[in-house]
Amino acid sequence: MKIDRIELRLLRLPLVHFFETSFGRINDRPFVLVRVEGSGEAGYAECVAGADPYYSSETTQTAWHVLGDFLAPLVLGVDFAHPREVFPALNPVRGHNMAKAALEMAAWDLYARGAGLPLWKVLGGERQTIESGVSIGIQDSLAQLLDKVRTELAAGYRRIKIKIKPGWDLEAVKAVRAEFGDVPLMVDANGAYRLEDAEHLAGLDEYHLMMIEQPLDYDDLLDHARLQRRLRTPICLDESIHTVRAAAAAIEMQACRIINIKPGRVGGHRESIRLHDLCADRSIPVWHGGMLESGVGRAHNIHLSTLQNFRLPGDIAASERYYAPDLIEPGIDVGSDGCIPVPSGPGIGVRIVAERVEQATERRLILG
Ligand code: OSB
Ligand code: MG
Repeated sequence: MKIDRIELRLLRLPLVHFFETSFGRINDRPFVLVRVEGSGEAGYAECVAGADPYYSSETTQTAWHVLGDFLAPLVLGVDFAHPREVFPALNPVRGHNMAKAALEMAAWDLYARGAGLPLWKVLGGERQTIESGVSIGIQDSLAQLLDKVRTELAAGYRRIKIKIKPGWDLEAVKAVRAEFGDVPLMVDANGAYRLEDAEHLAGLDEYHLMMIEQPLDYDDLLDHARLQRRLRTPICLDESIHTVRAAAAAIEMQACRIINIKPGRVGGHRESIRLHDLCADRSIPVWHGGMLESGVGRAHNIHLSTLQNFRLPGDIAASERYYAPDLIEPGIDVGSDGCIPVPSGPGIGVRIVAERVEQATERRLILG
């Protein structure tokens, strides 16, 4: 597989509903769409870096710079026997996992299309449908939160995650439990707490949550280990796990009992598979996170979620919750059983609507 041309596009799509986390509210989402070409085929992926360096230090602008000036030259014209060779080729660049992942994942799509295989087969997946959960942002009122939860449960989603922050935590969880009983429920703090909040967070224990995601700082492991010793609720790490090595350390020091895998955070499919395998080996369940992807990234996430140790519903919901219209047609749908069928065509197996991509494009760059 040789990549002889790379196209970068900076797109912006309006969100169907605003999305609010502990670091703020967004109404639309810019992202970089990567198209790689070689041997008469094209592969696609999107970069999950956002407008602001709040979830991670990367932004769409840093990704654009690093992709164009440093990563593209490392792969253009190189003959790769398999897309698992792409991430190691990017090794001279430190960090910038989201930029790396976009390029690497587009290469997997290209390879799978060339082989005439659905991506999940190339990745080593095993299932035909994946379980879907939703991530519900911070709302303006508890009444609005309950409305949202009601809608998502009625749609069939298999797990509800609510975003929390100091001032929007115990009351929100209590209200959801009071209204909906024993539904599969978890919370995500995106690093909004400190170890000094341990006693306050232990107040969540009585609500029997599936887990609390990333309660402490984005790069912390040690305080999470200290916090986990004081909580019955399992800690799941998101932001803190940016390499397989960080995951090995986190597991060894018992900083978490569950890990969320986002390929953008760890550098793509190859590193996600390594992380998945490590967790399987250490009996740590994993689930697939979400980054408000368009249908392109969403399709990649679905294929990756077919690996055997993705044992909990992921943050991979229907396209219509995010963008209307999406970049793909048809969009990703969730059945009334809360599951998403895995696309069966070659590569990511979704049809990208060229006019929609064109319409949403703010900048374009061709390399090679
Ligand atoms: O922490 O999981 C997160 C979205 C953007 C950045 C970080 C996160 C999220 C989500 C949304 O929770 C998941 C989704 O529905 O795509
Ligand atoms: Mg998270």
